[in-house]
Formats: sequence, structure tokens, C-alpha cells
Amino acid sequence: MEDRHDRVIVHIDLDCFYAQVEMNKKPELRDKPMGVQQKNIVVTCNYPARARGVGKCMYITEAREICPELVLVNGEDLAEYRRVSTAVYSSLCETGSPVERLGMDENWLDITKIIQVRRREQNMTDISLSGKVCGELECEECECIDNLKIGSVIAQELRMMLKDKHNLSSSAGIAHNKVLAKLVGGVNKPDDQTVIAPGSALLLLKHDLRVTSIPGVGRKTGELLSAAGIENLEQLRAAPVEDVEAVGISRVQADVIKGLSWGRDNSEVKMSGRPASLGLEDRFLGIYTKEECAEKLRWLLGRLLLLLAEDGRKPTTIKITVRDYYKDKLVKKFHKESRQTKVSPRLFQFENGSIKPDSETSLVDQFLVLLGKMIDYSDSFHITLLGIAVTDFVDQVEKKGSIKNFFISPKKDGIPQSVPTELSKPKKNLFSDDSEERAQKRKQSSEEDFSKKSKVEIMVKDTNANLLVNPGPGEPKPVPSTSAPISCSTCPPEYDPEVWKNLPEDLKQELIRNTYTTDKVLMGKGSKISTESKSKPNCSKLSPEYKSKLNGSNLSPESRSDPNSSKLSPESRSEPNSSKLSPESISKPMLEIPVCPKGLDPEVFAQLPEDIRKELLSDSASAVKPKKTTPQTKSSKNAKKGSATKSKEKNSILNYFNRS
Ligand code: DCP
Ligand code: MG
Ligand code: MG
Repeated sequence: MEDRHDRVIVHIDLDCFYAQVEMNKKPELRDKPMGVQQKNIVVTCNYPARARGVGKCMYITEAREICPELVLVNGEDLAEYRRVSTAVYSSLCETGSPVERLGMDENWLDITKIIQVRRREQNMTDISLSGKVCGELECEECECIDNLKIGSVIAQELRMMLKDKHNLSSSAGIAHNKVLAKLVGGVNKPDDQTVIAPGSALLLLKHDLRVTSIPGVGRKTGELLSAAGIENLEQLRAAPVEDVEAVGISRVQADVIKGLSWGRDNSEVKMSGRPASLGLEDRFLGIYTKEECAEKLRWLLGRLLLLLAEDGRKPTTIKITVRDYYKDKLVKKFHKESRQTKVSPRLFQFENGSIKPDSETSLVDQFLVLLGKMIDYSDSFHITLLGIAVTDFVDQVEKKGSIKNFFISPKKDGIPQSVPTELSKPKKNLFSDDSEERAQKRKQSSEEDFSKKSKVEIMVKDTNANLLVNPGPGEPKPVPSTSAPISCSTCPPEYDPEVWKNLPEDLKQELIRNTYTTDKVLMGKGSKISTESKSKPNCSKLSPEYKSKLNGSNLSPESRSDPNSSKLSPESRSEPNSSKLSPESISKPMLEIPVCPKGLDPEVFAQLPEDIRKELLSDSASAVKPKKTTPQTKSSKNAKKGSATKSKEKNSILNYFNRS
């Protein structure tokens, strides 16, 4: 494997992470030996405790024996650690470099570009070094050492930034690849950094180290290699790649692993992006009543809202996970079940860091309804775990090209307006200027956006498209007109054809209309249909009679019986909303063309799901007159705000749709 020297990678690991978070909350703990306790284990401890011999993942009893004055802080609530972890990641992203998260307290950054800019712009005749060096800092093959030195100065700046901004000390490793950066970062801990030249790799990768001590070689791979008698690095290096392959590892992976054992690693620093979902769970000995469930859910929601306030995005789906001890015994150990449903993103409107009490109550109620699908409140149950999560954030739904795309109207020249998402906004760059290349890339991607959206426009306008015409791969399904009759002779893929055949014609029509309407919102146009977006028809809009038919017979045996299946039944997706529908809306939900708010395309508006239409209507009734800014300006302004408190204007769902 070729060993590229042309990059500089920094690995930053926060020192005694959980302990630092606790010490920031209670500074008086800083000089005392202190440990963070989870159950009967000290998961981490501060450095004064380490000086007394206390270690990470030590039993409490042992730690107390070694250090009787050890102060223990409970660390079972991870909310604050997650919040700080996200804040650190966001700060590192502000450099404009690719940042890849690795666990809660570690990140890799590829700072090659920052170095290039510095070299171009600053007079670098005397290149200095920051921090410590592992081995000799020299390279006979190329000039990479100068870049590593500049990298060490930048690493120092990054660590100082984390100290200033978050009051967190960290340790860093600087190398020409990820594996060496991570390994060398642990050489001088805490609050220090180390750089290593490519030629010194074997100082870190000693021949007798176990294969699993290489970052990237996990326990499973270790077991496979062990079966072939490959336990340590020396054996791995000596083994022909075919032998590594023979244990059931792919050729590509075998090459990668062998390369890693020599300290060679050409893998890229992949931008981690923001998590696709935020969630928390709590384990306990037992909860036996609905009231206790509600209390635990309120508590979990409070913690989750802290994360959401920090995150700044608005979810459109909530999910609950439960472990029932009785089912555990019946089915298998650690059996978990989940249910999820769509919710209005407006419930997550923060003011001074909190959402409205009504919204909180409504969310707890909805979680209870979902939980009631998995346990019977009127029967005895024994819950040992409850978890809640939120996902399908508004910006993800938008990114998939969904709701917002319905409202893109063409400019005079025929090119639709671009409404940038948070992800496409230019990043504030602390560590380099806005290079031409970056600007060019941005331009290209926005041009691609434009062309994608042109397609969307065509699809949306073509409302009389025949449902039975199969779209090409990756293409969206055609959108049926709200009033045109639909042929229902072909069974949708999610349904059992036998069941479908026996359904009454009007129910088939209703299901098809709902399927298409739901899919539009979830998957958008031109995007690949994800498993999650291949939603079944939205049964919340069906009459109870139809619902019971579906519940009784329509689900495949697999989705009914496999509680671990991530595919949820239509019922569980939408049930909480069904009670809110009036009889009229149940009987004819999708066929009415409602009054369209000013500024939106009536044809498109008519095809949105009812709850979104209602929300838009109520927003338009109460909306303050939008400022005369272009959507671009407004969106990027909004995107800049990461804080929990958002302006009223920002929170209006109409802002996602407004045309200039
Ligand atoms: N952690 C955990 N359980 C483990 C390992 C770690 O809960 N088995 C948590 C506690 C740590 C955090 O993850 O604070 C980060 O793990 P690190 O291994 O980076 O350890 P620390 O940051 O605590 O210490 P160090 O200074 O050695 O990096
Ligand atoms: Mg750490
Ligand atoms: Mg770590």
C-alpha cells in the first residue's frame, strides 16, 4: 500500500471527559480525586485520582480501597456529556476542515488545507514546532516534516480554542494519517500534544502489541484473526494477505489491516455531520404502572429537550423504546421494542431554553400512546428500560428535497429559485480564508441543486401522471391528482396482493392517495427511497372500520411478529393523530382542495398531508408580514443561529416555504 505523506491529520481527545464536565459544573472538585460512577464502576476519573492509582473502568470497591477520599459523582445521565460533545464538534467544524467524530470525546481533523493557506499567505521561513515529538522528526523522502510542524502549531491553537470556549483540556496527536495521529495523541496526556514523522510509526506499533490495539481493528476482526493464529502485530505483518483473507475478511479489508499494522492508513477524514437522531435511554430495576411510565418519560423528555435546544433542529418524528422484563423472559434476553410516530415540529419551539408546557404534556401523552402499543397498561408489566428519541429533522426532510421543493417556483429564466439548507450555507471559517476553490465548489453544488429542482418542478406540475407508470430507478413516483380517479388494479409493493385484491375500491383509492402524499413529504423528489421513507399508507386518515381491517390482515406476518423490526406498522406511525381527526376529515381527507395560504402554489398545497396544511394555514393566519429578504439571506441567517432561543419568525413553518 502506498503511504501518502501529503496530508496532516490531527486527532484530539478530551482529557478525562466526563470528569471534566462534572468539574466544570462543580469547580470545587477540580483539585480533589474524583471519579464518575455508573452502576458499580468508575467509568473515568480526574487526573488527581489517577495519580493515586484509580483507573478508568475500575470497580467502585477497588477504587475506594486504593483511594478512600475519592469523591464519586453519578454519571448515568449522559445528556450533558452529549451536549458538550456536540458543542466541541461544532467548534471544530468552524475551522472549515473535515472533522470526523470518534466516540464522544474524540475527533479527527484533516488540516491539510489550512496549512496550504498558511504557507501561501504567511512568510514561513522559520517554521516552528509546538508540543512534543515521538522519535525523530525527519523524512528522507519528502518535505512533509514542515507541514507536520505547522500542523503542530495549528493543533495547539485548536486545543487553546477548546479551552477558551468550553473550558476543556485535551490532548492531540499530529501525523500524516489517522491511525498514527490517534496513537501518538495518547503518548503525552493530559493537556499536551505529540507529533510523529511517517518513519517513526513502528515506535508506536510495537511487534508484540495485540492486533486489536490498532484503532480500526475491532473485537470481531481480532477473533477472526486469532482463529488463524494471528494475535500480535508481528504475526499480522508476517502473514501473507491470502491467509488474512482466508479467515473470512475481504481482500480490501485484509490489505487495510495489514497496512495499519505498519502505520499506513490512507483513509479519509469523513465529515461526520450532525447525528440523524437524538435520543436517551434509562435502565432501572422496574416500573410497573402507567403513572411511573409517565414520570420517567417526563424526566427523559426533559433531558432530551436539553440536547435539542443545543442542537437547534426541529424533529418531525418521535420514537420510544422499551424493554419488558416479562417479554425478555419469553422471547430472548435484552429484547427491545420500539414504536415511532410523526409529530408536528412546532411542538419543539424553544423559548428561553424550554418548550411550552402544553407541548411537553402533548409529547409525553404521545409517548404514552406509543408505549401502550407495546405493553398493556391494564395488565401487569415490568419495564426495565425506557428510551426516547427524535429524528427526521426538518432540515433532513428538506434536504431530501421534500416539502420545500413543492414550493419552488421557476424564475423568469426558467431556473427555479434555490432555497439553501443549513448544510449548503457557507461556513464561517476561523482557520483559513474563503479560497477560490471552496467558492467554486459551492457554486457547483448550488448549480446541481438548481438542476435537481428543475426536475422536481416538472414532476409536481404533472399531477395527472398515471400511477401505474413505473418511475425509473431513483426517480420519484408520479404524483396522482387529488381528484382524478386512480387505477388500483396493481397492488402497492408493501401490501399482500391477496389482501389488496379483497379491499373495497374506495379504500384502495384512499390508501394509494395517502401513500403518495406521505411519500412526498418523507422522501421528496428524485431522492432514493430509504427503507424508512417507504412508508405504508397513512392510516391515521382512514375510517376506524378500514383501520381495523388493515390491522387485522394487512401487515405482513414479519412486521407484525418481529418486535425488533425497525419497520413500524402504519398504525404505530400514525395512531396518536387519528383521535384528532373529525369524522369529515376521516371520510374524505385528501379529496378536498382547501383554501391555500397566500404565496403558496395552490395545486401543490392541496396535495400536502392535512396536518401540514393546517399548520401552514394557521401560520399564515398569524404570521407577521415576512421581511423583504431573499430566501437565501433569510435561510443563511437562520442557519447561523445555533442557540436554543429562536425568533418567532424563524419558528414559523411558513418560513420554510416562503417565496420572495
Ligand atoms: N467511557 C465510558 N465507558 C467506557 C469508556 C469510556 O463511559 N468503557 C466514557 C467516559 C469517558 C469518555 O467515555 O470520560 C471518554 O473516554 P476516554 O477513553 O477518552 O477516557 P477519558 O476522556 O475519560 O480519559 P482520557 O483522559 O484518558 O482520555
Ligand atoms: Mg478522553
Ligand atoms: Mg476518548
